[in-house]
Amino acid sequence: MASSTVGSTADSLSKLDINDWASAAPNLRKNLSLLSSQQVELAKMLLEMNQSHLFQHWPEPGVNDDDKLAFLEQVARLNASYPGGLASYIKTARELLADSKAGKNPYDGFSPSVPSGEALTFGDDKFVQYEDAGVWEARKAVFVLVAGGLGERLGYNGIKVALPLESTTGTCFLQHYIESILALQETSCRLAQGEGLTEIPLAIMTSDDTHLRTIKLLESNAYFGMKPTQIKLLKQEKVACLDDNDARLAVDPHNKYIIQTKPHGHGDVHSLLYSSGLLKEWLDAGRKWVLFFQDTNGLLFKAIPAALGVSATNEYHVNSLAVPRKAKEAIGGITKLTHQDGRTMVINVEYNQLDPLLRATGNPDGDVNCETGYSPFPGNINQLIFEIGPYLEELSKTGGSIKEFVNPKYKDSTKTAFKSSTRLECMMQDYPKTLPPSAKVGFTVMDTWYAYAPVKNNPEDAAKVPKGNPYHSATSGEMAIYRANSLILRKAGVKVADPVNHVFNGQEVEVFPRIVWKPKWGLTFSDIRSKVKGNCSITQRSTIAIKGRNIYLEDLALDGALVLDAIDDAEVKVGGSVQNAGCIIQSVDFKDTSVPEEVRIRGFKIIKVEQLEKTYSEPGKFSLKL
Ligand code: UGB
Repeated sequence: MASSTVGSTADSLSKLDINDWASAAPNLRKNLSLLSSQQVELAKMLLEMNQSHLFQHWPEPGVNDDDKLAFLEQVARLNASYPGGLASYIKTARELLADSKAGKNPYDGFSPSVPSGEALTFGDDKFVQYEDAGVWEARKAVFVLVAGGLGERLGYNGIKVALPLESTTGTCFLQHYIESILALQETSCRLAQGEGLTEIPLAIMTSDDTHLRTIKLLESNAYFGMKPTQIKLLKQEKVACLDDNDARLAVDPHNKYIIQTKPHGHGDVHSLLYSSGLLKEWLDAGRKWVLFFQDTNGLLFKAIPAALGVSATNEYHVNSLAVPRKAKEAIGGITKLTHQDGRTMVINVEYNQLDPLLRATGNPDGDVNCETGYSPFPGNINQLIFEIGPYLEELSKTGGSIKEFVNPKYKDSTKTAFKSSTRLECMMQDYPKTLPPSAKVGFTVMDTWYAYAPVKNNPEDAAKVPKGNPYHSATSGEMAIYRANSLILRKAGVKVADPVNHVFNGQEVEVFPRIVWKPKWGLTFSDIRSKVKGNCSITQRSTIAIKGRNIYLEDLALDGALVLDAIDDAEVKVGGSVQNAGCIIQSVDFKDTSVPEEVRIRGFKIIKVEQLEKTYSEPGKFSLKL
């Protein structure tokens, strides 16, 4: 075995002319006999790309040989997972780093203006029509959750999809997403009976940081009710980190035989869907829409049916969901860009680029609010709906590669050194950048209260958010669920008490009654409206959790805590008056490490003092008078 390796190495070395290339790395040269011919090729490529520092510390053969081989195995993986290989990665990195150092504007020649899109108002007639259209289309949809992010801003140690989206029931994001998709599936497939499509697939993009823990979460919860075959995991590979403007690869500070890597960004989702063959499989199976969504937005599925209805009605190839944006908020702005040569596109301009772009194009104040109190540019919430046919056609041309960018944090104004290593990144919302002008690219603006409440910021950073801008924390994410559900029930005719203000983890939030329901109870506004009747009222200190599909509230007066559950075949009418001690909200300090992390990052816990629970596990019609 050893002799054949040495033999093959010797063969390739004779072709490569060792003196030409290995002289730059004497320590590598001494070790060449350890390497296979393929590894020698990789080492040569690294030297050609000015990466000799990677071998500088290599000791004599016989010392740390396993580490040297493991290093080249990692190089092989990095090389194979990037289109064009590592050499191409390093070359692109040098170009982008040079542009960054020169302060080059990626939007040179373009002027920004405010685009017009479809604006929706929750619950009005148009909204309800779009919801109906969306539910009808949903059976032809597939969902793609991008969940490979490290969640650096949040600083949570677990995976974000395992976080509870609210602590009244403790439902985690992934469970809520899966149950929402199943509810859509149930209703949509029932409406279009006999058409053949019976399942809505879910693909989840993971990374090394999240992959195993995502599998574990699914397996230990029986896939939250979805068939395991319905879910596909696609793991994105990380890319090499870069130490300087010459794109020298960064090594791990604790182990020089490992190249430091970081996620390449959510833009990887396009190449993965393409290269895995999933997109083609979906199209061949008669599916029409792919819906991309992020890891922690507990409101999203309230907006999905109507947004899908907009896509279907307007025949959009690309539909980006957006919300009114506060100036300087860390969400991109949907912008119309017009080039001097006449080209135009409607695209997300990322939050760190919008301000410089505006300043460079005759708007000296940059990213500021207009008279409405919001930025004139709608905020991208990175929930995208694509029509699969044109999408696959485009990816067949590009292979799914997305325009990259680099964002180094420089040590000083000379821009010669970085505070820490950087890497190339790409974003999924940049997909339309390569589309022809004939592509139908639109967007849908929805009110934030029912469409967007991500959990992205840690308590300390959230507390520093400028007044009036959203916190995007675990605290605000949970309170947004209660607020949205309260406002929706109000719109459906329930008297829901006003909120009180509280400060948790340094963030002032409105605390509405804790109203939660399973997606199958209230998938659309019409659904919800049909399930509340008569004079219902809920006081501010109340909690209600509705877990059954066919539970109807009629003349219910709630002042306390009530949990209602029923199997799908049980239809239960609930009315009367409930008064009990209920559940109380107790403050928790995020620095108190005796409290579990997922609790302390929201700054409060819910204590169940007294609650009424009613469960119906037999089929039939029931009337419950409390
Ligand atoms: N993600 C991956 O799956 N892989 C990766 O490599 C990186 C991320 P962030 P970001 O809605 O508030 C985006 O980090 O990128 C997943 C938009 O660019 O939470 O700072 C990750 O798991 C921005 O325009 O967000 O900002 C998560 O699910 C704006 O819309 C998702 O990608 C902003 O989101 C987003 O990652 C926002």
